[in-house]
Amino acid sequence: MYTNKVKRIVAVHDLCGVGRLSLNVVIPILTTMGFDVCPLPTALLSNHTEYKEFTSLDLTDEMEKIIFQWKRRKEEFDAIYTGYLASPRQVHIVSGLLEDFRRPNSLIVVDPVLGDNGQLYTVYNQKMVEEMRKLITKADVITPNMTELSFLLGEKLPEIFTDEDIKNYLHRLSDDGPQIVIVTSVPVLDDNHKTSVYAYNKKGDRYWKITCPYLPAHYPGTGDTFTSVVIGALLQGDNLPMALDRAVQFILQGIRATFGYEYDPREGILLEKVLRNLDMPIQTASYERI
Ligand code: PXL
Repeated sequence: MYTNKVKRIVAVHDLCGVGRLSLNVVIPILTTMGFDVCPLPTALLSNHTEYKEFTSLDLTDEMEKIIFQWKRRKEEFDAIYTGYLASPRQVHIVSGLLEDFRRPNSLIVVDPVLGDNGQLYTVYNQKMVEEMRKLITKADVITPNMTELSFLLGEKLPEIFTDEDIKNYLHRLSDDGPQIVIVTSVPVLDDNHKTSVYAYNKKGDRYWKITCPYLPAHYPGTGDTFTSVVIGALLQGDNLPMALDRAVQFILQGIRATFGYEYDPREGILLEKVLRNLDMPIQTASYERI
């Protein structure tokens, strides 16, 4: 029977008072792209963990109750998207959520939030890395940055690497389970004004690369923004390289809309200024097959 209901996405992320990241960006982006976002909050923070001081209320116990209630109500979801998890125990709980709510055509996306700029976030330790390694085996799509890629592989990456090296890393992670592995914030070695995203799709055995200008500023939350747009685009029916192109271009628009201001970059990109661009069709695509 024909049904045209709106697709539902569970968003397993924290809620931060200050900072455009996690649920503060996931909900507006995926709502704008036409989906019903169902938050499963992992923690409630005053501000994100890249600030020196912050408060954090761990919502692990509440998560168990919410999941129990959803099971009782026989809720169904088209996608599950997980990001910042507050503890190794939460990773276990989320792993159960993925098993219980996966359906034949659902999309499971794990953003293995662990760290950035070569370091684990201060709230995490090696135990969290080990749990995250297990969680990614249950995903269809994973979106580590370079730092997270290194921790998931369990090795320090060389300073100089080729496309072949990156392809090899992506392939190794996909061997563990996920059909699609996307790595963000890959430096372009001979040009520090550029940065790349690489992706591997096991189905079809193809690798993709998108390179875009790099502006010298670090905005927390760009990973959450990037992955949200990729998910929205895939659920709208875009192919993988087009979904990546949309996400890369959106991030670039967001950074450009922000960079010119005198502004504390820790608050993240000015999402409000670019959110409506998500309604527009993409004008140019710059992906390459490698
Ligand atoms: O964007 C990842 C993220 C999500 N949530 C919290 C964070 C971070 C990264 O610093 O601190 C609370």
